[in-house]
Amino acid sequence: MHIFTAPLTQTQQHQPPHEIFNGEQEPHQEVLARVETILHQLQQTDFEITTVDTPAAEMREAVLDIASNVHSQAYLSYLESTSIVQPGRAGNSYVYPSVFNYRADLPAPTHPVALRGQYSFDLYTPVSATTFDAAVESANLAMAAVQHACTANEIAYALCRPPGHHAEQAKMGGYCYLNNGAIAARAFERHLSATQNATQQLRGVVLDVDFHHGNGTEHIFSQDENVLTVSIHAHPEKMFPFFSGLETPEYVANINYPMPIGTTDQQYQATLELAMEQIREFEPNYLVVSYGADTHAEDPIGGFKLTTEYFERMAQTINTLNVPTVVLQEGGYNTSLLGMNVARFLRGFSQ
Ligand code: SP5
Ligand code: ZN
Repeated sequence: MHIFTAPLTQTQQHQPPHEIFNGEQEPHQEVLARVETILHQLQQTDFEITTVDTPAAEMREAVLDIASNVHSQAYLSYLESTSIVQPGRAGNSYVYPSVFNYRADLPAPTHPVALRGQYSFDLYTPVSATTFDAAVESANLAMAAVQHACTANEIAYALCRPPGHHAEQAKMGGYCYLNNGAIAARAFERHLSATQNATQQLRGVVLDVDFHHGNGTEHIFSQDENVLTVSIHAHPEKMFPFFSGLETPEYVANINYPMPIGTTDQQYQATLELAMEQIREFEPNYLVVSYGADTHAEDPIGGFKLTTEYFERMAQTINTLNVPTVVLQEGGYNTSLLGMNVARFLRGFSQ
């Protein structure tokens, strides 16, 4: 297991003070302290840790190159433009949408207020002038992990922040801006196709074990038969992101396991074993694991009952494919337990 993390000065660039729920400002859950506690715990292990400090311009170019196979050009241009102009309110450098696009069939408008509503789907995911750079750094970590998994024959973990799995092809949401999991899958395709027999079609899996449905990843690959997306998550009837997460027959390689609130270790394990059986049948050449510790019993916005000890078993169950694998950090918001939960999960990959 090899850990990839960013310099703290990078992830510090993104610190939204609040999210808006029911018209109220609530403290934002996706905080810098998440990275600090994870790093602190991982430093107590014997995993090797690499701090990825790619020069900003080089990093933007490398990330946008792969991200252009995941996100629309218009979305990427918008996101990049937020780092240049930021007409926010005085005293609040984070901007939020006000009007969502209610007529996607008409030509897209250009007013800054319209753009915010065009390229987001919720009020949890504001943007400041430095959010883009933080999102690029986060995706860059996912790509560094893929490179390591392909060349060093070792599982790699990327301490991504902001997370990625809710980001759609052309919309931010759920604290996510760039879909790190989808970017990792495309990076795997690029690395492995350079080394493998060209006649053989590469296939990969993104397994999403965050508490919330990985709507962005599912949707981005919905018509790609070579990327199987599998997500185990809280039933969308009760939980964010609400509009997706059930079985979707028109998607060509997608499996969803919506689970009830209160799901226990035993229930989760039985479902994960089914999911792994389906993943083995797909015979992937690589695996991306989108990992959220918000499935833990004491997560402030979760609702499952998983234990810290179970995360190790979860990882052992996942780690049975013997293909290049990366683990990307998605959610997990209990900052007292998050580091322990991540360390425990990663330990399960190292035996
Ligand atoms: C990556 C990830 O885990 N994103 C999750 C985004 C979901 N955010 C929803 C937060 C809802 C919390 N508000 C509950 C209101 C109780 N006062
Ligand atoms: Zn989540």
